[in-house]
Parts: sequence; structure tokens; C-alpha cells
Amino acid sequence: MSAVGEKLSGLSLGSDPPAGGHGAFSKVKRKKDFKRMERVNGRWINVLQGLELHTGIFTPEEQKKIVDCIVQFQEKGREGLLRERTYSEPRKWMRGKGRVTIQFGCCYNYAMDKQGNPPGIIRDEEVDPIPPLLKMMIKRMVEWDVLPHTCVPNSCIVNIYDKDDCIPPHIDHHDFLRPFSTVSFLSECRILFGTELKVLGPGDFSGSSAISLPAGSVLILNGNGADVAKHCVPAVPTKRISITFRKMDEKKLPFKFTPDPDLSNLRSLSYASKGLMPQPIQNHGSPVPPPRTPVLVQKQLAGPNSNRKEEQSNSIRSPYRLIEDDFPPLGSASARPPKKAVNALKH
Ligand SMILES: O=C(O)CCC(=O)C(=O)O
Repeated sequence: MSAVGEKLSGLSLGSDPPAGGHGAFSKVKRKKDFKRMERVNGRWINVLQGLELHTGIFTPEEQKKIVDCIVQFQEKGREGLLRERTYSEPRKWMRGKGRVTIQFGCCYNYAMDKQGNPPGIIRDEEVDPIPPLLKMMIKRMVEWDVLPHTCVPNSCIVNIYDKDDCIPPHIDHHDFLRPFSTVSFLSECRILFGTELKVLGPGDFSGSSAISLPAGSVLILNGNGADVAKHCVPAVPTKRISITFRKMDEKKLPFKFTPDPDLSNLRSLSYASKGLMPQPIQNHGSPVPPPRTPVLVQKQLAGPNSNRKEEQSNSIRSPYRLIEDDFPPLGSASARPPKKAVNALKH
């Protein structure tokens, strides 16, 4: 069992192995072909390139545990039991104004604050550490090939949207590396993307593309989808929670930051990461001959910057069988921003 599993076993989200060994993993669906061509600086590009939507990563029971945990933190925050900048409940005076946020791992400043701190990570401010259950979510995402082990998040922001709350158009600040991920809970909502997102009214936005985020889904933001297109969540029709996990730029780490051992050495559970040779699955009764060097191994040898897309899709589509315990229950590069992105509203 990994360090996280050992230390956090008391907080296990699930007690049984996935039904049928690969049962839980077989429910995972990954969409990586989002496409919307827009003209940027005179060139037509796919502004959704780099977005991925992963569903089936967290079971309904696990989602409930995570939501319960967030609700408990919200209560603690209301009672003043969290560090000052961890919990924030903006003054709301109209539809589309604000949402509750809970920050773990670092204090992110959305706009120039009273002390004159610019938007970004405030390095001399402390917030509460990432709670164990949320660390287990990170572990799951890395082990299940949702996030690369080269970009393990060390901070997160929980957004609690009541009906009519929203998040305005923005590009995530480059104090955080790419990719980053947003996990959705409680209700499905639409997230808009586009180089031009229009503010039509309070919580009312329009954009060239909308992606539906089902409860329990993980949206990965990378490439153009993170840095060329802005994104926003228009006023939600019903309560929703999201957790955005991000890795901080080393140069922007809070001064008192110490790496969490629970989040170090996380690895994908796909066989190549374990250095195991795959076992061919019978295909219509005849064994599938393995390639001389399995693709995943090739990718691993090629280093962390090799084509992760292919690696991920291989982990579910390849003719090789994963090891029975590869997908246990939850218990057990910074892209240089294009000019356009630099000018976009930072968030
Ligand atoms: O709630 C969401 O899905 C989006 C959150 C987001 O954009 C952010 O935290 O920066």
C-alpha cells in the first residue's frame, strides 16, 4: 500500500475492491477530442485542444463522502475554525455575485487585496493543508491516468455554488502549472469556453463552446483549453460544488510550504509505470502478439514529456490486461501563455 493508503486508511472512501477487479475502472470514460476552431492572431486553431473530460473516476458513494467532507469544512469555516484566508464567503447582494471558496495548500488572491497584494499566490500567507480525503482524490487521479505524475497538485480551491452563483470568465493564473483539474459534485452544469466570453448580465455569460460537466466528472485543463480560451460557469440552476486541484509553480510556493509526503512518488497504476510486462488478452480465441516494446513502456522510456494522450488511451484500449488490483477503491509544464492569454482576465 502506498504512503497515502497507509496513513489515510481510516478515511477510506470504499471498503471493497472494485467489483470484478476492473469493474470500477471499466466505467471510466475519457473524452479528449473537444474541438472548436477560432481565429487567434490571424491563425485558425482549436481553442479546446488540451481539454479532457473523465467520468466514472469517483463512484456516487465516494462523491457523497467528499461532499459531506466539504460541508463539514464549510461549517468549520463559518464558525471561524479554519485559518483566516482558508474560508471566504463573499458579500452577496445580487444574482451572480460570488460563491463560497475554501482554499487549501496556498492562499490565492483573486484581486488586489487591502494590503496591496496583486492577484496570485500570497507567499507569506498560510491556509489549511489539503485534507486527507482530498489528497486521496489526487492519488486516484494520478493512479488512474487522469493527471500526470509530473504535475501532482499541491493546492486546491473548493467552490461552493448556491443557486445563481457563478464564476466569471477567466484564465487560471500562471502561478499554477498546467494541467490542472476541476472535479464536479452535486449537479451537472455547463462550463463555457472561448477566446471571447461575453458578460451579458449578472451571472449571464455567452461563449463559443459549452461543455457539460456531470457530477463526479473530472475536467482537465491544459494547452489551448487552459491558456488561449477563457472559461466561466454561468449562474448555476441548483447547488453545485467543484474542487479545482492545481500544482504551484516552484517559484511561487508559500514561504512555509513543505512538500507533503502523501503526495510524493505517486504513479500511474498502468503496467508500464510498475515496470511490468503486459499480459496479452485473448482476441477471438487467439493471443494478441505483444509489440516488441509496449507503447506504454516506450512512452515511459521517452520521459515524462512524451505524448501522454496516447499513454492514457492505451491504458484502457490496449490489448493488454491490467493487474487485478490496479484500480483499488479510493481507500486503500507550465505552458508559456500566448500573448492573448497574458492579456486575458487572470483568475
Ligand atoms: O467550478 C468550476 O467547474 C470551475 C472552477 C474554476 O474555473 C476555477 O476554480 O478556477
